[in-house]
Amino acid sequence: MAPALFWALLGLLPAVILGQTTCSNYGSANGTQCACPPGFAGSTCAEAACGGTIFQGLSRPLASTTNGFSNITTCPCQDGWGGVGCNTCQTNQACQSGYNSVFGDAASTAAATGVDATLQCNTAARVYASGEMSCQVINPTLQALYPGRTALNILRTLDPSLSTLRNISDLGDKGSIRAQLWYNDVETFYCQASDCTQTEDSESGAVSWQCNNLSCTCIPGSTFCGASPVRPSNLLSLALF
Ligand SMILES: *[C@@H]1O[C@H](CO)[C@@H](O)[C@H](O)[C@H]1NC(C)=O
Ligand SMILES: *[C@@H]1O[C@H](CO)[C@@H](O)[C@H](O)[C@H]1NC(C)=O
Ligand SMILES: *[C@@H]1O[C@H](CO)[C@@H](O)[C@H](O)[C@H]1NC(C)=O
Ligand SMILES: CC(=O)N[C@H]1CO[C@H](CO)[C@@H](O)[C@@H]1O
Repeated sequence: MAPALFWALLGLLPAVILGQTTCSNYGSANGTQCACPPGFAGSTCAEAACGGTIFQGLSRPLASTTNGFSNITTCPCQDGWGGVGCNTCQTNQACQSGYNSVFGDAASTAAATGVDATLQCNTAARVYASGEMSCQVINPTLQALYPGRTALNILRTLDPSLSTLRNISDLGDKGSIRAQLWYNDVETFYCQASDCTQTEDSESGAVSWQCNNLSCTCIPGSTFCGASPVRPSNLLSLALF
């Protein structure tokens, strides 16, 4: 047997033995498919969504790949959506029209039942059901080693059963956080924390989250996970920092 074929077959073995799909980004099995966190789709949640809205779930368009990785550089956000991967709403109108385009006019159906189904984009720090954030990571030590764009997406979930996304995406457990780190528009690792509590300072409105049990998964071959070797002198300055 040709060595290459041998190794290829060996690589298939774990999948055959398990006989199930392993979902990336801490997505979970949903029948024979994966339920993915917002912003991810594809058969194993390893592919980044490209544009669209969070209400489209697994039906969102997918980013194209560079060097085998989903790269969202050329993914424009729809009006009213922003952040890395376009998962954060910026206007009430964006939430409502995104929802309506998937589920029909919620307001008129709800009017008949006397329920107010008006969606609002929550831009406050406090999470009610589940909320997405996106920020640039600006740190001199990091920039010295990796001068490109580093960004972090954070999903905080207090009670997934209260979210309009509950049957669309896997939001994680009650009181959990999921986060992904992106470098130059390619995901490089993802983390989750559980056992979280949210506290709000009633006077300042500041919100803090306290969690236990942080775990992270590095995406093999991505920038921070084996792709570009870091020079020993740089490593030393990182250790001293
Ligand atoms: C799970 O699968 C069902 C049936 O295909 C689908 O309707 C539902 O949206 C999925 N849930 C999630 C969270 O992906
Ligand atoms: C993503 O694509 C852009 C445009 O092609 C490229 O400049 C960038 O380096 C890519 N990101 C990575 C991590 O390869
Ligand atoms: C921490 O995570 C592990 C693995 O996911 C889980 O088995 C354990 O129950 C968690 N512990 C707490 C305190 O949440
Ligand atoms: C149709 C459907 O899948 N409904 C589910 C939506 O999510 C709630 C709460 O997680 C479930 O109880 C429903 O069965």
